[in-house]
Amino acid sequence: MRIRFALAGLVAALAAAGAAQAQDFKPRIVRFGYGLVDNSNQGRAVRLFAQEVEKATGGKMKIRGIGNASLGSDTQMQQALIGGAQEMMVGSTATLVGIVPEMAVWDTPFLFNNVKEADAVLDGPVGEKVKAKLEPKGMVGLVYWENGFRNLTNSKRPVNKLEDMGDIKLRVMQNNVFLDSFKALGANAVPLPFSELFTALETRAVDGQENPFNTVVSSKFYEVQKYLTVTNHVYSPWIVTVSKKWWDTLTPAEKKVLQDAAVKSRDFERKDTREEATKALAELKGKGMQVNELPASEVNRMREKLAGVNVGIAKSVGQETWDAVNAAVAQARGK
Ligand code: TK8
Repeated sequence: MRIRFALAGLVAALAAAGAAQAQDFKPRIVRFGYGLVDNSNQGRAVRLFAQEVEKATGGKMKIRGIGNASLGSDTQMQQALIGGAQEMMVGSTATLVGIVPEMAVWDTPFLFNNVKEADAVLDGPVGEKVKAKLEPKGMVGLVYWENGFRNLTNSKRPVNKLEDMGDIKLRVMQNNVFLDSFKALGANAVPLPFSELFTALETRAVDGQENPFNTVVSSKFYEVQKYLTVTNHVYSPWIVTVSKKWWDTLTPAEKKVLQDAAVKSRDFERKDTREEATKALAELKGKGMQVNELPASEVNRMREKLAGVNVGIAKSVGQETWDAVNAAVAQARGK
């Protein structure tokens, strides 16, 4: 008899917990857009995120990852998030600069020397502060993912010195820091959305581009680019964002699920990206790319030529953000 009562109590308690869950999690379908192909570090991390969210909501919230820029370029998706027509996306912080000028601080050439510094600064107080600037503009930033250190590819010639870039038509992201940086280096810089890049390279509308090794592999740029120059000229973060309009309709429990899954996806994505990056160079050589390192003396010249760009970045992000980021880098470097 006692056992029966105890069991009945347990069943009632479980039912209550179930009821609370049903209330907390409404059936929802979330469109999570991204620019790269499904078989990329971006795609893999979106899938991990989807699994985590579905697990935590008992399948109530379904994340539909949509890659290949099928929902639009980074800037188009940002507008869809602001308008509430799309729930989530991941893309470059660089393409957000038109909406949140402070994001340009992450485009500072040679800001980070290694990924440890990047993680510490992006996940630290100043990274949070810059991320928070998205909210009044209609987006909620969840976490930074790693795109990676950017390197130069082109179809014209090996770049051994800055002058070799002279007549290279180089695609850059739609962002003034990148445009000014590559103009300062003497290249013929052309801003283009990533979604148009492969075709532009294939048709020789542009001769080159710059992106981390992983992307050169996943987007098959090796099919249309012969030369790769290791420059590591800037570390590029990605950022996972949510439509603020949609976010405001979620229960606290749903918000927590998304936040927790985002952190898990970040840790997974960074690890995956780093593992892939260590193998990518050999793979690209195997695919026939001719790889060279930009000599240290030329990297120094690059830094000198880009010093003027830094002054412009400090101006557009505001001295306070500029100083805070540089202080955070110095602190991370000291550790
Ligand atoms: C993908 C882009 C890409 C970026 C670029 O949507 O545009 O070159 O590096 O990763 O965000």
